Amino acid sequence: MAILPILEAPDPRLRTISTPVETVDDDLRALIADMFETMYDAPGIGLAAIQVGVPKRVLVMDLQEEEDAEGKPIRNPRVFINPELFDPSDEMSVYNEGCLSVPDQYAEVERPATIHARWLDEKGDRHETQLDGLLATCLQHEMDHLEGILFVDHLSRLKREMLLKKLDKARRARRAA
Ligand code: K1U
Ligand code: ZN
Repeated sequence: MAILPILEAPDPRLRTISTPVETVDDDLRALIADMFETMYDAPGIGLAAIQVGVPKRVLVMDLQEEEDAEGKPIRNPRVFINPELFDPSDEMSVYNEGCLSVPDQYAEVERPATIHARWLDEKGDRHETQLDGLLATCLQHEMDHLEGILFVDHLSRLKREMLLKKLDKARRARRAA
């Protein structure tokens, strides 16, 4: 297993449209293991393969919403291969989103509150269900990555430019330190 470097905006590879997975095999499962290690290390609650430079329709996620008796997050890893979203609700919800490819920058994004999804898991088994809450928000954010879309693209031009300027400034400060 390996921690992979995460691409950061404005890397043009983040604008790639990822291609469907043809076979769920051991090579893909090795990539998924590396993606989980990278996501937990970051730390984050989701990661799309394109964020580590692999243009395949694969997402990993762990919302880590539950804690054990010592307050340590209980792991609940989820894998989405070739995910499809459909039947979004008219009701919208707003969440202060972040992105490992736009480090340390957060902004409120409005998305459908519930959504139906179908996908394959790491064994190649099919799933279909309705999602809500942070799971729905995070899956829509990660699905955007598969289409080359970043959460900043949902903001007004003014807010996006301010946030990207802040990101650039923080990156320069990090390099100068
Ligand atoms: O870059 C990514 O796609 C991961 C991103 C997922 C996400 C977060 C919030 C709303 C929608 C999608 C992140 O994980 S950003 C980091 C973050 O939210 C977090 C990090 C540590 C603990 C808890 C949350
Ligand atoms: Zn992201």
